[in-house]
Amino acid sequence: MLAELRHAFLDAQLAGDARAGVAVIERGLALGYDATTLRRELVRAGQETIGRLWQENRISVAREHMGTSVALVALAHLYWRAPLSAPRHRRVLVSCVPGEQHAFPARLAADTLELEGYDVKFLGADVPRESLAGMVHDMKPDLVVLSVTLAFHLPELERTVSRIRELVPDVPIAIGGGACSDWAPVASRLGVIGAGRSAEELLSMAEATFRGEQA
Ligand code: B12
Repeated sequence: MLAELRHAFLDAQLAGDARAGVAVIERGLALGYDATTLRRELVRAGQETIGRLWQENRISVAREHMGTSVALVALAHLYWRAPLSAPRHRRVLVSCVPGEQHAFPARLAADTLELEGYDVKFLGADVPRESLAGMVHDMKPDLVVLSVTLAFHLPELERTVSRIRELVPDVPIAIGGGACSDWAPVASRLGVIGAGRSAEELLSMAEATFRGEQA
């Protein structure tokens, strides 16, 4: 059944039909799938397929944009339809690094944390370094999550981590996204609490960071 829903969601993306995409999400919920499963198995999977079709030149960049916009509407719909876990009283600031336009993966990661009860503040794409570091300084989040999709932005990730540390030396920072197949060397060089490629890994990092602490 999930496979059938996945196909229907992808068809909606390829047709640019956001209402049909939302209807597929509603069908999934009615069938008893939870929001986390639908986000991962329909929206994330659909977006991955759209990306691959674009990479393989089987769809145009215009159709990729159209499909991405359907995925964004579906994510927003799931955001409202999903029950929230009990609040953890931990604030997490999620942002793309300067120059990084791929906000969709960061939004997926942010929503995963929010559904699990974290108080998430999402800054989105391409946030200027000084402004981002200034927000960390002013807001004093319990965790900063920096999202990077293009390897090209890794030097800027490094500069951003340094600048945040100058202003707020002890704030835990997690880094991740599609920019690296193996994040481990980058994570150990930057001395961050963790790094990875998936929202599930991010959730484990957050849980490990706060485990044992009183909220
Ligand atoms: C949609 C898209 C865009 C959209 C983004 C819109 C948006 N609002 O995000 C737009 C049109 C802006 C765009 C622009 C570009 N893009 Co683009 N884009 C994509 C596409 C099709 C999908 C990206 C996506 O959403 N993937 C799906 C998500 C769900 O993937 P995911 O990484 O698994 O998501 C998880 C992780 O990222 C993780 N995560 C996120 N943040 C964090 C943080 C932490 C700490 C952790 C642990 C985890 C984590 O959580 C997510 C959920 O599990 C991909 C193709 C693809 N196959 O991915 C290309 C792709 C990423 N883009 C690419 C390119 C080249 C570009 C451009 C340079 C194109 C151009 N010539 O202008 C520009 C660069 C813009 C910039 N400066 O950043 C290339 C990158 C190649 C490379 N390997 O470097 C790709 C792979 C396509 C390709 N092969 O050509 N793109």
